[in-house]
Amino acid sequence: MNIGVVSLFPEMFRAISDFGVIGRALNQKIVKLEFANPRDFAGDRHKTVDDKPFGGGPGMLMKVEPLKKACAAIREKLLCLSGPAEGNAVKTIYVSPQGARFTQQKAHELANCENLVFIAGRYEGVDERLIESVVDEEISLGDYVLSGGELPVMVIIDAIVRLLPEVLGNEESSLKESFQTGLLEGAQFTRPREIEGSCLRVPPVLLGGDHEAKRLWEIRAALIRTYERRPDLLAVRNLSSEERKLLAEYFKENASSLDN
Ligand code: 9WO
Repeated sequence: MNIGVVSLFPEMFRAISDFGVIGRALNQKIVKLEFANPRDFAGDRHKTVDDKPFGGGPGMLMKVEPLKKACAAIREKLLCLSGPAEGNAVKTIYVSPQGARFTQQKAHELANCENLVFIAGRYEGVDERLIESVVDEEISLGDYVLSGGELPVMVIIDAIVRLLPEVLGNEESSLKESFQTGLLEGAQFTRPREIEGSCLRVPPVLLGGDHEAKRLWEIRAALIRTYERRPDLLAVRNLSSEERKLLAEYFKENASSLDN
């Protein structure tokens, strides 16, 4: 996969490129990360990339021409990297609070793209004509405002790259993910078995050899946590008969304590 980023602050992306899963994927050339800085495409000797909004209002907007040129340059770079076999598809994404909400499903969808370009805005946003002319999708992480699009772009890249099939340790974890999608992860434990003078113990079933009991315990833990913290997720998910049974057991066990 080839990922291009249009940003005034490409150095910020060292936060993902130099560490962990993405760092490794880059070293192994599973992913290539390229940058274009609109500042390098500014037309004047002051390298101006911002301007006052028509209609007034506070702050500045990113000028359209340097952004468009940076997008075109990064697009060509990615097409060069991917070669003729992959076709010439490049999806261009702008991140802003006005976008469609990012989800795990969207991460899976984007993980299937060979070439992606992300535009990280600054100031109070971009000239709308950039979105009309080069942006395919506008994505939001949530209803809050940041000082720039770089951090959300890094979040989205992280969510996508960890899903790529060649990325280490994906065979088992994507299997697990596919059968419990739509539920929160239940409680998890590692060694030691007891801490604080045996006051805090790992649930005994997880220490035993009964794999079926452990499997059911994990599904149950996920269901209970989802019911307690995110009932909205349960409402839109079709529970399997096994899941319904486990949740019904939990309701029955807690019926008396719910009464009073
Ligand atoms: C700043 C601002 C200041 C005064 C009045 C209105 C204003 N709007 C903005 C603004 O939206 N700035 C954005 C900063 C412009 C695009 C890049 N920036 C951004 C992206 N902030 N937050 C995001 C973002 C992206 C995805 N998901 C959540 C937030």
